[in-house]
Amino acid sequence: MKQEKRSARNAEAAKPRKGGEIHQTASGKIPILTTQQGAPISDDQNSLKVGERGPTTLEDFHLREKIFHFDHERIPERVVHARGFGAHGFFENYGSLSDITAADLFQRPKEKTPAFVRFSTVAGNKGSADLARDVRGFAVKLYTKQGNWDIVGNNIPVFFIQDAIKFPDLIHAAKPEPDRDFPQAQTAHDNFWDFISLMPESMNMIMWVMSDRAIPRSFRFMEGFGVHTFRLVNADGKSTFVKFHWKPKLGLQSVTWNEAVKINGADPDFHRRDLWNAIQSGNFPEWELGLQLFDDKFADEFEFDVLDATKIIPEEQVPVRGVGRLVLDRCVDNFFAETEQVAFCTNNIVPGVDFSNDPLLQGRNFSYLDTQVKRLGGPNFTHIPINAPKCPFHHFQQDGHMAMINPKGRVNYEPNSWGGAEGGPRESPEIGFRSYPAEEAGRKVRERSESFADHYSQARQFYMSQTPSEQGHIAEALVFELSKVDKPAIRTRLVSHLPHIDAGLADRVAKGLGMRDKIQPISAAKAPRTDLKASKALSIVLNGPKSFAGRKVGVLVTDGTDRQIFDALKIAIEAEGAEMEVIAPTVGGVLASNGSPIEAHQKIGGGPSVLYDAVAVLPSEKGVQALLKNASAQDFVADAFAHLKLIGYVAAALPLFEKAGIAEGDLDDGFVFVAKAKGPAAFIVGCRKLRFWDREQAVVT
Ligand code: HDE
Repeated sequence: MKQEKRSARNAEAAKPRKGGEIHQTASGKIPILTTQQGAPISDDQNSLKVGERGPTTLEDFHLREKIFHFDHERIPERVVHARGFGAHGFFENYGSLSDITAADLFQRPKEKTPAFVRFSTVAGNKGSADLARDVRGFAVKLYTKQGNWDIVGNNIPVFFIQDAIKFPDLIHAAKPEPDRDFPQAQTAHDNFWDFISLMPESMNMIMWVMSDRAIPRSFRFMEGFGVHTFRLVNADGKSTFVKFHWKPKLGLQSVTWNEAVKINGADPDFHRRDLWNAIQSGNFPEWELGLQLFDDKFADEFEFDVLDATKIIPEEQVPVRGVGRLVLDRCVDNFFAETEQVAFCTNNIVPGVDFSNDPLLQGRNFSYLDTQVKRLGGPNFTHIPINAPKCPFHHFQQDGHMAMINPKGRVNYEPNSWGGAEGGPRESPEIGFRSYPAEEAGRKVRERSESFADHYSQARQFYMSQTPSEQGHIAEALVFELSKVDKPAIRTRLVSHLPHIDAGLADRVAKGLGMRDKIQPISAAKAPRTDLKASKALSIVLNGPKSFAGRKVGVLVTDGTDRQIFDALKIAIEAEGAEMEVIAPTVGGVLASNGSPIEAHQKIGGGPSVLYDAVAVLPSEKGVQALLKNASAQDFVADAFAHLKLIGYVAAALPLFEKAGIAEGDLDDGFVFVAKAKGPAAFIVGCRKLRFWDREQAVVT
């Protein structure tokens, strides 16, 4: 009997099937599983054995191929910016910029250029959490008709160092310490602050990374910057210096540090999920490309060196001119193929764009090409669809690992005398890329220009440009980070830079660290200036949104929640272009006051208030009783309060507030009673403020 069954199975297995054939099933056509070679597979559950309980055969090519391929699934993660998330979209040019640049994408109004953008954190590994305190990468690949142009920028317009030769040191110091391999995705450790305290040039960047810029609420609510000075060159060969800016249409927004820490636990994928959901739901994020354009005269007269990447040019001095918009409207089909394999290279520029002599940029132009060979395994990474230009391309480069696009014909060199199409592509002095013929002369030296020596003035300007709350966050971030530093000498050395930025900041940090000795300011290479004017563009709070669009409200409900209030709130939220998520005792939802079901998105605890921009607490009088015994429900309101968010409520919520430590006297402007006419409208007006900064006096977050 056993024998019979086995031979019937064998006969079935032995029947030939053509690779790529289709099963016709009740639910439609399904392709037949094959090997990489296209051979159809009969059994993907069992390896080939000698007898049911016997040894596995070496002959099992399917098993070996499957495991071999699995063993090789990973490619080296990026040395920096390993954790990232990408999306497709387009750049739309407003009007012709032919007076400034010959770059093809800027020639015609309304022209759309396909784009791919990858956002990232810098220090953490590929699996680290999204809300690490860190710079965010903002890398844009523009597939123009004259080749790919990559603007590989960050969400902070300055950098830690002035010369590329210090980059490996900076990154070694920031990454996990080499003996213990921790801390992951954090700069709050001795090595980082040891290095920084010895690098005064990093002080401007330190102000930025200790500010809320380093804990954005979403990729959609942050700016991007090209950082370096570049050149735009027009058809007559005239060069204009330029700095690139990306301004988010939805305004700037960040989270608080206490919130960031909790988001990392509640949803380590907070940023990537946000971008994915926004695009999938048709709310395409958008940025305006802005140019700061200036000439040699301005560069010569400006207080700082425009080649020094630790400095900005304030927008008040050179306004940002909007020239087009970037829209992200399509998620990737495959994360690995697109987001992981995309290879940004600062050296990918097109006719009409050129480099400046910024020593950081010059070093990057070597690094990016080099790193792609390591990561993607050979020189043919441009053959991968995400990296291939979308315009025609012709060259004589050939062969190498995984060559996918291979020329036909006999001629693979130039010059040749074959003539016509057979002779292959030829250079074009008219159309081809020409470097701007800048005059260069000088001694060959390893020296830092004197014009790079002012390390504190712009750090001070940044600090002075923040609102009092934002200044407080910088001080608290420094105290938090330095409190994780074991060696007191490192803490002291870092604090000794701060008096050059602001005496009040220095005192506040010293006090926060419990330092008893008077701060001795470190000697500055150049005395900081105190005459730089505050720049409004540097504050997040002063550049917030005008509406609550694109944000999310978490609504806590129980059985018996008032249906009318719930519906009115939902209509008001959606009319604003925001989204509502329902949090209930179970994911099965609740039955509202009129017995109708309300579907839940999250169970209490799975949807803490840190995941929302504002909350509403709408329990019934009976339903709130169970919440009073639920720690997560208490955290929901306590955190929303501590994170200065708008809280909509009904009377039945008050006992829960009290249990969470919020007395009736604490109900400030950020609380909106929604169970009245115009309650939902007042809720939305409050939501637009995002945070109730005055409450910060009452709570330490
Ligand atoms: Fe990068 N950087 N970087 N960087 N960088 C990389 O290239 C490097 C710098 C930035 O989403 C690497 O493909 C050097 C500044 C972004 O794939 C590597 C220096 C700015 C991304 C590299 C800098 C950036 C990278 C690692 C000092 C803002 C992610 C993987 C001279 C203007 C791109 C890779 C993506 C990635 C080198 C400094 C932005 C190793 C040597 C300044 C957004 O080549």
